[in-house]
Amino acid sequence: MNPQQELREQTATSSPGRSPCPAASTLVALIVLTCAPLWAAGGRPALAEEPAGADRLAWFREARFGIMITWGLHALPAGRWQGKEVKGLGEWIQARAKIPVAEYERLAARFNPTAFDATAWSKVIRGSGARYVCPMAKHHDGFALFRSAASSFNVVDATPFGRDIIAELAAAARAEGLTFCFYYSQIRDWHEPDAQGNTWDWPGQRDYAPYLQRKALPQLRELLTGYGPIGMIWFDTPEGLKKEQAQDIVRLVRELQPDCLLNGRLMPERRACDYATTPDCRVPGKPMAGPWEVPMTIRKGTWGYKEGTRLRTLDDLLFILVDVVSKGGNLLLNIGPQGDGSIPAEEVELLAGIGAWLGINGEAIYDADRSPFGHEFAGKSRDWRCTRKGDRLYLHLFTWPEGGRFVLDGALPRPATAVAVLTGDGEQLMTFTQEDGNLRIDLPTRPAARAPTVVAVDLVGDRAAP
Ligand code: H79
Repeated sequence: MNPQQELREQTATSSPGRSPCPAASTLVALIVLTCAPLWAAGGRPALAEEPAGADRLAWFREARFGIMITWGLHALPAGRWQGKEVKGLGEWIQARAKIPVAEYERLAARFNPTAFDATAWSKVIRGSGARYVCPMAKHHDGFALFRSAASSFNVVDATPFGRDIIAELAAAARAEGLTFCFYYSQIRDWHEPDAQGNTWDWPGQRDYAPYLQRKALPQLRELLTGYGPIGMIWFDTPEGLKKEQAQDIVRLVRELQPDCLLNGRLMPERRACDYATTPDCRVPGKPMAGPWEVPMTIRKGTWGYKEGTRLRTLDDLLFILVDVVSKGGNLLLNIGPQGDGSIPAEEVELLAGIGAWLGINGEAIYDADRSPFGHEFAGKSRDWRCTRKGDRLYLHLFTWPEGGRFVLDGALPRPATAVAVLTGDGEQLMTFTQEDGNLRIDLPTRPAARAPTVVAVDLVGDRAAP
């Protein structure tokens, strides 16, 4: 099945019955309709200067799970402006309330997040089991969270805080063994008259070239030369960026850090990207070939911290993680620290919950391949999922089977030789029977730990197969 066909087969969002985040459902439908074939067609780059055989993606495939951090000046108003709630995504407050640059800039004078502690953040992230971290270096509001000679609208020059947040995070993340990445809004920049997006201060058409030459390319150069090895740059909303302009960015990145990955939103055509990025918060309905990643919020309806928003549950987050990996993708889960520099306690708790589950079941996630089956996705069922490593299948049971008897119907690629539940402290062997490719597993009548319980099924080795 080619990617386009695979896509036509896809229907589900990650959480059926829940409202998709972040935008109105019609907008999401539009984004999916217009972007889906493009993101599905992503994957390996098609540029001539691409070095042959480079496997920049090895760490990414192995990692499976990363954390995005949406943080910046928008965390101070936290979704409220002049005493009223501003609808929409918290980090979009400037655009949604049409706040003039001169007024928005005043937030910088108040930005003094004394609770910010890069080491504490990195430990929380490491504790979630994530393997990479992707904070904002610059979001759409144009504010740089790093020292920049290309624009004084940056955390060192424009705030009383005066510390280079990206430098501190890069060092602390690496000390925790995380691959350091960053988000950079390449063309949408509401602070600049000649960038995309700010039509309330500067209506009318514009040529983006001067902005790219003056700010985006120089800032990317700063980030790629002053902050050590970068695992990946996460670009966003490329609409309006010309192909040649995107290629200038590709050339710069490849020249300065040839191993740095480019996510699937660098350019509208999704070419010259190392992997496909799905639309925000959207999980494909079925497994998909090629490397891909879902950006997902921990809170509904916002990426940046916004008062009054609700969190997803730990059950939902674990389902999303397993669902994504069982379909062959990576999960990039977003958190939104507050204006004082602290990560909301409920977000810390959710991350610890994911980490606790991964502590027991991580071998079924890291470096795991997608499901060899497909029938588990039928009818948007959430009962179980499967991941795989070589001759070992991992069944992730979200719904405990009646009486503890789990039946896998007629789908085993090869006979099973052993079945065991992962416990975090070795494995607990289970009895099983098989007939005509059907596998019946006898489990305890009740699960011993938080769902999903993972059941490892060892198959007869490839070469020993009948
Ligand atoms: O960083 C997060 C979002 O801020 C960013 N992508 C993720 C990773 C993003 N940028 N644009 N969009 C998502 C598309 C969202 C558009 C909307 Fe709107 C913003 C919908 C509602 C507010 C544009 C402005 C359409 C209506 C108003």
